[in-house]
Amino acid sequence: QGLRVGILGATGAVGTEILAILAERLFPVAELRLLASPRSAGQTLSFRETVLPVEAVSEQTLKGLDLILASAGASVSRQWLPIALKGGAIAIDNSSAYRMEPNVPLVVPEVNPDDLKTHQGIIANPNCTTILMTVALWPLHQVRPIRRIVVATYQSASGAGAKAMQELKDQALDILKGQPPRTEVFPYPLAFNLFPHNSPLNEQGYCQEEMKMVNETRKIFHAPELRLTATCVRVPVLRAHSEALNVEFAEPFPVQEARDRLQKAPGVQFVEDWQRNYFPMPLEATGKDAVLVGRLRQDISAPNALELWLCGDQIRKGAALNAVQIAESLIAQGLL
Ligand code: A2P
Ligand code: 11C
Repeated sequence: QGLRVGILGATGAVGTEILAILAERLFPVAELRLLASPRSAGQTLSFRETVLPVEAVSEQTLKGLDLILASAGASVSRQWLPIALKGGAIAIDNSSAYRMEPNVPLVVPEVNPDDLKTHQGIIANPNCTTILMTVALWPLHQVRPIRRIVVATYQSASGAGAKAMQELKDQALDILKGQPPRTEVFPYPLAFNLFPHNSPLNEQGYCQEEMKMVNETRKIFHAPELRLTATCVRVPVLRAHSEALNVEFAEPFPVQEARDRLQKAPGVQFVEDWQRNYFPMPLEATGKDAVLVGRLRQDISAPNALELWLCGDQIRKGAALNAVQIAESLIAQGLL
């Protein structure tokens, strides 16, 4: 008993993590199909005690699935998810392809699980920076509405995929050996460096990643008027993103009350030791399910604003775990 599940992009950074999380959380899998590009056909991956073949995605390999978890990029999702739906599957898509379509729920299970009720076959998993931020801010927004968010991100190499993570390691070695760092995935060297996020810029000077944070947060919070401005930066960290948040509310939010809310919030681990100057760090967030939040303080420049800092594993809660939690919520709500 269980579901026939496919992973599209099974060989990638997020796909392999989905595989591990399905096993770890004892997700009810009756059959598992590992799909990727024809380049990977013939490779094998392990699920629980079984070794499974990786197959090239095709109409044939997409037929008869109950659920497909896609993480192979937006163009691959656009090409193949409609075919998977015709073959009978419900799709949870980690790419940006369908996120802003009005009939596609964009879901963080700690925030808006009820949005799943209206799904029409495709459910979108938000961008990693959006997921981490909304998990931390929703418990505050629920008691005192947020008026404006100013966020700066410190994003790891993993957001650009498995090849980018390898590139960061190779560059570090190159530099330590006194050689010029190789760049293939990233436009500039990332090791011992950082640069504004490498996504296309709009006419207002915002990159795509920054606009994803704006538009996706408004959709998830059902707050089309929410004001949000972001600066997204790629930093030489392997797989956890960090964010510095300035959050302005409609009224003052006492720090102790906000701390209490965050300490009880689902999906949040509150990490603060002011004596030791110990707060969330990407290395400590790595491999964890929870978003680490801390360094909560009153903004000394604005009476209605708080400052806080968070770190979260980009591949887990930022992508694979959130997608699996969406599937679990669909099952719990009798929607799958
Ligand atoms: P492959 O390994 O065969 O290229 P990452 O985000 O870590 O870069 O991983 C991207 C994932 O998307 C990989 O599993 C990759 O498979 C898959 N992928 C990329 N292009 C295609 C494609 N055209 N069709 C199917 N899967 C693809
Ligand atoms: C990054 N957040 O860290 C991006 C990667 O829309 O899912 C994921 C892009 C997306 O570069």
